[in-house]
Amino acid sequence: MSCITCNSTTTPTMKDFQSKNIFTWCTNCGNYGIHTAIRRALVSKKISACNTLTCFDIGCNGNGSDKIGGYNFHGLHGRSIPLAVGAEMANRKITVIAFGGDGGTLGEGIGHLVHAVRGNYNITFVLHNNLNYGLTKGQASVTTKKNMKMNSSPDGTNSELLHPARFVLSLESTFVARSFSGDVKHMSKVFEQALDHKGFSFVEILQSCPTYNKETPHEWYMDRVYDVETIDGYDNSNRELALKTAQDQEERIAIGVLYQDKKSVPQIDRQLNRNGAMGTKIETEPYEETRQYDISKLLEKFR
Ligand SMILES: Cc1ncc(C[n+]2csc(CCOP(=O)(O)OP(=O)(O)O)c2C)c(N)n1
Repeated sequence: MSCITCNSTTTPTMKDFQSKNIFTWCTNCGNYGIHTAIRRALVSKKISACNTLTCFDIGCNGNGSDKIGGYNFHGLHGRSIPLAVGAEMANRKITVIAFGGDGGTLGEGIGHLVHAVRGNYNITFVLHNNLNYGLTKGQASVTTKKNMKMNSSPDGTNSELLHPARFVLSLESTFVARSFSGDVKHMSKVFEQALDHKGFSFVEILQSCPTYNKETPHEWYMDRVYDVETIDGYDNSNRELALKTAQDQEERIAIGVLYQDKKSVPQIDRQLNRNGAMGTKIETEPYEETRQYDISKLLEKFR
């Protein structure tokens, strides 16, 4: 597809998604792999940087906002999803990807996740699940394992963890996948499928955090993960099966596309009054959805 802003039809390359900014993540941080994989997936799907918006919140993962080409929005902690949803509704010609940590997404911003899944907004969401609040130096998050010793809970956490994949599967989601940050090839493949999906694509990345989570480094995941594609007859249109398969996060951890509703109807197509609308700018007549209004009189009231 040609670029919507400059009409360029050149094939996107990895370089288009690179940035001159210096990476500040720790050595061996899973974020490096995740960023490489998302770039690869975009290039492989021939999505240009000028047709891509990435939305971030505060966190180690959020510090990726100026490390990737294309348009970026770096918002408040736990709020990357509403930013992405708003942008996607306003301009559905662009590919919108949101990123968030387990802390921001399943703690502070969990309501946004729930409603974006329910509404099936057409974005890809990448959960960086490193089992802790990384940027603020290793506090327990909702995905930290019970009894795990963290900087804010030196005797171990005392709460049951929230299971991200099962939680999202329980919300009538239309796409739920899992991968792990040590396998760029696998992540890229999953991201490609997520980008193709029409609706809310939830991708959980089991992410290593070499500084604050010593319990589950890449090697730990490597010994345990297996792709659902290797399960004979695995039917990823079966939600109950996906819930069951996703359950184990300790011994044998299923990755890949756990669940997909191939008949998924994204939010915009559920809004019958807007069917056929392009939702870009005022010059998109006859599909115009937005108009310029003179609001100077309204503004006067606040002076
Ligand atoms: C509303 C709000 N709550 C808390 C904070 C403080 N804060 C900033 S980053 C962060 C931890 C981020 O953890 P996570 O979302 O898991 O991302 P990670 O750093 O692990 O990638 C916290 C608690 C904040 N900035 N805003």
